[in-house]
Amino acid sequence: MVNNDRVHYGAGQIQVLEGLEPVRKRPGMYIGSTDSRGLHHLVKELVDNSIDEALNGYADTIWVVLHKDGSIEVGDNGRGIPIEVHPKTGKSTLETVMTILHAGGKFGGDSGYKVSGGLHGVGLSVVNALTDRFIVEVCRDGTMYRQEYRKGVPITELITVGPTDESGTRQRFYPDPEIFEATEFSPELILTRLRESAFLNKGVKIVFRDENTDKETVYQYDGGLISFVEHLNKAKEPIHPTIIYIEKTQDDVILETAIQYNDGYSESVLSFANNVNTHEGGTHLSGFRAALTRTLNDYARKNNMLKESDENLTGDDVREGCTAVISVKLLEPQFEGQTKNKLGNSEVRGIAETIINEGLSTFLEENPSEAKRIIEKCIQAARARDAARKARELTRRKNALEISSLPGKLADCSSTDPDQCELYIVEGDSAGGTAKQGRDRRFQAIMPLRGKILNVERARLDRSLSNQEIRAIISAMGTGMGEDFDINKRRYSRVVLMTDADVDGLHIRTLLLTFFYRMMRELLEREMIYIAMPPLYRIEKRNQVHYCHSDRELDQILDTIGRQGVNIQRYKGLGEMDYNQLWDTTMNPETRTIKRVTVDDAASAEEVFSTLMGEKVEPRREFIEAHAAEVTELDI
Ligand code: 0RA
Repeated sequence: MVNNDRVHYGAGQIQVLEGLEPVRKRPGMYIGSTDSRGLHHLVKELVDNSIDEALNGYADTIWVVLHKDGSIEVGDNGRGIPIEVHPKTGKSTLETVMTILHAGGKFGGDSGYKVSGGLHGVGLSVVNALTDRFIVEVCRDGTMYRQEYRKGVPITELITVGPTDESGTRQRFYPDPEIFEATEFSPELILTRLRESAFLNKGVKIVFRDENTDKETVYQYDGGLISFVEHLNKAKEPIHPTIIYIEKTQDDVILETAIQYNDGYSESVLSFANNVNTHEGGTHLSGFRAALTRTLNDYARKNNMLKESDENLTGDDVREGCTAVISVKLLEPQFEGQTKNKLGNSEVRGIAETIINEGLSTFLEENPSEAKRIIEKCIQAARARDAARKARELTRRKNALEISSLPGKLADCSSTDPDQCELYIVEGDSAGGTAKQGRDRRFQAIMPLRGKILNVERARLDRSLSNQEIRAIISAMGTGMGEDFDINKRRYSRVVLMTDADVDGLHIRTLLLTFFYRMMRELLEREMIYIAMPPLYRIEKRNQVHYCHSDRELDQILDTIGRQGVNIQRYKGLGEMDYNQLWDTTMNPETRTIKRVTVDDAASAEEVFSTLMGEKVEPRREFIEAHAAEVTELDI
């Protein structure tokens, strides 16, 4: 891998080091965190730069390669980052943007980074500062150039490699293990992000190659957001054929949205600002919602589908079964909220509302039979909501009686400070029993789940609330759910999902994630949900014990410690561990490998879920084929 030659620092290089020092000292300030999410920000930053080059019309292909040595490469066939001497620094423009904070926006002027994400658009120098090694190659004007950096400091001049007939930029880097908690890239996460970028930037071809598996994936969607909605509804049953599409620019805000209703009960509306997924919504989303409610009500009244005595359709009514993507691009986005994923620009609300009001009413006027199906669906939702409200009032009254009594199977912890407390939701009574023996009862509560919880995706609220397991989780959490959810009432600040490492376990975990995603999303937004990662193998040699999570890891350990005199135990489920083993591997805060869940994870869990559990056969077959490798590893 990388050799450890001492880097010789000259005066100029010491300057660079000082310039980027704040980034290495406080990486979180620049990329949010130094966990896997922060690590993947580095990739996104480079990909976004290349996408800007494509949006400006100079590149049509972007590629990302995961190399066997752990490095990652991002390239494009654009103009190539300029290498001419920069008047302010006396160095090449390339070296300038690689080594000076915030230099990105300054050198491009109007030709450059027009709509880069204000949140992540931290610039190349930040990425460079956080890498152990960064190699950049530029092809421009018939010549290939190359320069290499260590921890942000150039260790070569800008070298002229030789003539080329290509044009573009190629960047390859090794994340710095001194900065990141883990430096391994996740192909799944990268693929999800790249696909999202391809949907949001229609026509751009994005190629991903994983050299560990030799698999290549190409994303290119000429339909843009229309393709995105088609994809989101892939495993669902649309109730009208045409995907509604609206695109307009007003006051320097470019707005695009695509909408299609399906026969399900949940809402899947994704929002983006400058290609950043605004998980927490914001002004563009509230404009969208206001327009949807207003336009559908107006149309329903005008066409006598709602009578004078009928109440208006509510926001919930018009969002049931609604799949949509809304994307805005604007000059100076303000990101707010818990995870800085909420668009704050107040002017965008009115702009979005006006554009969508107009576009949607035009669609309804021009497509009366589709309009009729959509309105009928909303009216049905209104009726069901009425019934559900009654059912919920009943449940609430019941809850009021039960409020002092926590669910019987909850083994609560003794601390009452929510920030100290964690709730383990455990698959099965037997594993639940082991966890109770193993836990630290001061701050760890255990709740065993018997069998599967109800799929909230396929049931309306009233049925969900009558499900025992769901009610138990809600009362244990103390927060209420849905519109009644109140984070301040939480009894725990960490919820750990602990299921077996087999298909059933995966299924239960997915059901639970879907439940939290639908009913207590703020817990996910605040990243309070975790997945326990119980090991698959226990390896004992002499008095040394190792645990591992996959066959690959098992091989690696055996290669290291040798195969002789080794005792290997394969856990079929959590129930096979004794309480000491469960504590050591999964529950002890000092040693456990639990993984924090993000809204992204939950959304893709939901996707996996609707694909695997939905009514359509074809997407399910495709999914299983595409994931055959993982599925066998899960040991069906
Ligand atoms: C600004 C100006 C020019 C190129 C770029 C930005 C550029 C940046 C990146 C980052 C990744 N790939 C890129 N490709 C291009 C060129 C200006 C000129 O040629 O006159």
